[in-house]
Amino acid sequence: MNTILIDGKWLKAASGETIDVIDPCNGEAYASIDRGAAADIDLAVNAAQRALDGAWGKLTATERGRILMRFADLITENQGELAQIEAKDTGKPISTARNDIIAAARYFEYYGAAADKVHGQTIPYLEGYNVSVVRVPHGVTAHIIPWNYPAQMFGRSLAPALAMGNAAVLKPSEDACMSTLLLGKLLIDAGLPPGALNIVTGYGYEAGAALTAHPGINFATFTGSPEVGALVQESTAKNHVPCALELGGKSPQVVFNDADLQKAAPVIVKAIVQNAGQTCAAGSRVLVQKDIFDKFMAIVVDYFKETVVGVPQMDLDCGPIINKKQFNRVSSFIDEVKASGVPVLAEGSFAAGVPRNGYFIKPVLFGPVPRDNRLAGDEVFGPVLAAIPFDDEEDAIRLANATEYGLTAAVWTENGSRQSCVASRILSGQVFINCYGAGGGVELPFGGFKKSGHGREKGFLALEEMSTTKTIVQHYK
Ligand code: TXE
Repeated sequence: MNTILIDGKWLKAASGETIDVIDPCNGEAYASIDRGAAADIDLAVNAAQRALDGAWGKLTATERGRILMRFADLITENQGELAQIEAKDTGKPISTARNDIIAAARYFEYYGAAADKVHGQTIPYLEGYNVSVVRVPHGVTAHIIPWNYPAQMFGRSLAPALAMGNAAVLKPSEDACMSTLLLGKLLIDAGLPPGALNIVTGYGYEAGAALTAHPGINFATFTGSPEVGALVQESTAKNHVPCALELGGKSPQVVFNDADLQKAAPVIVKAIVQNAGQTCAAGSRVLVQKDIFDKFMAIVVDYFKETVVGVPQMDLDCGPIINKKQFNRVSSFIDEVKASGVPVLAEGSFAAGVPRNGYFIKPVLFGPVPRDNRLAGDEVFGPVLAAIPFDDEEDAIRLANATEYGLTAAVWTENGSRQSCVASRILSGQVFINCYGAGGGVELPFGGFKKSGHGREKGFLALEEMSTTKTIVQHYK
């Protein structure tokens, strides 16, 4: 099966080389993808530009929206197959994969319906002049997405871009891109003109780097590590191309002594265990007021101990880590924290029959974690929760803001003024109060402060991100 989509046709890489696709549940190759690189990226960017100059660029916003909504229906009709593919590729529980596919469809439904509802402005100006400010697409947009939520990221990144009339080149992750391929096919079936979406599979350092450095792109959006985010920003800056970056977090769950502890505990455990902690908005720190630390952690421990890890079809709390590199990274992080003497409060377990050669890791709850321990500030990107006590409101805010990240946060308290005060002072792109959504639904703008990145996805703000403005000044007398 060819995996590179350019100008509506599925091609092999120009080099003819391929990359093995590994099942994270057993470490074995079960498929292969084409190893696209600079030559394929060049073809893809040129095809996108032709689409803008041709059929795609001539569609009205309403027509673009209809294609996206038809695509949402096709995703829904094929959700069973897509969920199986997603679960196999990432190792996540099958019901989580199903939810991810429903979320992917929702992105296209939402932005398809929004496509013709983006209005411009008129500006009062000098006598005899009409001034309008219209929203126009950037042009060719580059999309680099990761492996943790491949189908959802496909929707999050592409749906607003296509709704605004950009033509896209997508570089999915070499670690999980099988659902992307079926989604690409279904989008063409929905009537997307050739070249409006091009997909180049391949390694980040080859295809990804070639895409962000290509002089033919007009905007880039990237979700992944802070290190690669910096490379993306550097290479787009060389061509003065704007970019949006979503780079992860160390999101705090702040629990005050007046919180509904029974309500908070299961939400907090799910926020770190789901997707095996491989979520940019995972709630990876639980900050607990000192006088209830032991009482609250006892409830959290009970839920945490019940978490079970297994293969997708067992449909348990989480599956394996995505690949060997990440498995080694997360395992050695855990070993290092244990060796530093931080107490383990609880661990999850493996289901019977979990393959020994898979990349499975038991969820771990550490606490109390000293504030100068690496676990208090660094992203693990695995099922590892750090519990840290705080004194009072001021201390809680200081601690919540004491990392390089600022993506999401939660505040658990029944005190209304404290809810507002803490929410306003936490440096974070989203703050949840007495709930946690790990990014929330498509309607909610999402994106980071500080090292979590810049630019906003989701909600109507994504339509602004995926477009620019043109001011038109007409002299009529
Ligand atoms: O990420 P990479 P990795 C974080 C998380 C994780 C760490 C490493 O902390 O532990 O990153 O994961 C493409 N030019 N997140 O190594 O390498 C790559 O092909 C252009 C957070 O998997 O950043 C893939 O498509 N592109 C995160 C994407 O970048 C390049 C999700 C992400 O890969 C490239 C994943 C280059 N030079 C990891 N090098 C989140 N925020 O949700 C790689 N890529």
